[in-house]
Amino acid sequence: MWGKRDDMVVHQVDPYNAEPPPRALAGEDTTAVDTFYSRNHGSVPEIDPDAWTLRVDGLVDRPATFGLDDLRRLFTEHTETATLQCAGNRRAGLIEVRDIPGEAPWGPAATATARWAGVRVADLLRHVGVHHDATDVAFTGADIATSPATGAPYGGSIPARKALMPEVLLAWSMNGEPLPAIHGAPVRVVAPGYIGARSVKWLERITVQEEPSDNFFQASTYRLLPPEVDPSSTGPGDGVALGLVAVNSDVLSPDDGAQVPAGPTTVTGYAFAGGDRTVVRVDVSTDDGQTWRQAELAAQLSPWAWRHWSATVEVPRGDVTVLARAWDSSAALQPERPEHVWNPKGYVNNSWARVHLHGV
Ligand code: MTE
Ligand code: MO
Repeated sequence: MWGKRDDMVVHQVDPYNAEPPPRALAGEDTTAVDTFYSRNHGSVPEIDPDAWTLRVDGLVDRPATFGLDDLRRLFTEHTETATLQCAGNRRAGLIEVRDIPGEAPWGPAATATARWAGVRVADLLRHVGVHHDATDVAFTGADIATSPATGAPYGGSIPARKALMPEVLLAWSMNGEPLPAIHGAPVRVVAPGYIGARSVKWLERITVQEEPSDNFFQASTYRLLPPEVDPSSTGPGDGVALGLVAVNSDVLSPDDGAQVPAGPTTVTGYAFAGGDRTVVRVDVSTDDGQTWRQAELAAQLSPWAWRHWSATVEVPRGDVTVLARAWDSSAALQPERPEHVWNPKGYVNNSWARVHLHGV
């Protein structure tokens, strides 16, 4: 379905929501398009690329409408390797603590990395002239949300100062291929360092404004609520809007619960810092966190990408738990347990990675 590999873990068929098995991400700096997770709140809209237009308005000197040809003619193409991470990544670990009704049990693969190419949002904004009082840049897609059914297009915003940074793209290509329909063709936003929700697909409108977007997916959801709150009783503006991704990591191989030969076993995973931070260290432990060893980190592909890591651990006969935890360049460390980060909508589970192995 949607050109994805056959072994995707499908959380929902329409809207299509799916992630690959964790081992499919292991060791690959960039993720194949057929393996890249897909997160949708409505059906994929049908868009004729020749008829497609992007409206840019709000607090700008010269509101304008662009077609694809205009974007290609007026602006230079740039490529950026960037990781997207859904705020619901690793929610399954929170659901084990306490049920989260109505939210899918995403595993650790609602994150992936691609080489995105397109034009800089900053170049477009400079072309139309942004007013000095602008604080936020709102994006609106062509899809109508059905899950939940807001009856309105999907949207969200990022701070204007972020939108003016060179890494924020309007992407039309992914790993050198034309952007597939399921990932937002003809043009999507890629806002590196921010939760995936802000990288709006099927982009149709950019509005420069003096407040964050009032779209449901910015104002009412993708917000961090205190644990005691009933999310059905909340309204726009409650809780904290999620933006910058927090440092996170997980194990990608071996599979959780795998049987492995007793002796040395190589454990691999990813770590992602978010914001404009980078991953500086990953530690692993096989004695419940009493002692830690440093994992080997793969090269930093780009300031906006995850880093894969690997460590060889000694697996005894019988059960062992492997823990992993990442540190970022602000010296922030992942919190220990999912209990410590549990929240009513099940976002940002960045607790230590934990896999159980059985040595035979
Ligand atoms: N953009 C639109 N128009 N509609 C959506 O439902 N989902 C968002 C974001 N952009 C979404 C969207 C969320 S929550 C995430 S995590 C990313 O897209 C996922 O991008 P992907 O499906 O390309 O992996
Ligand atoms: Mo997401």
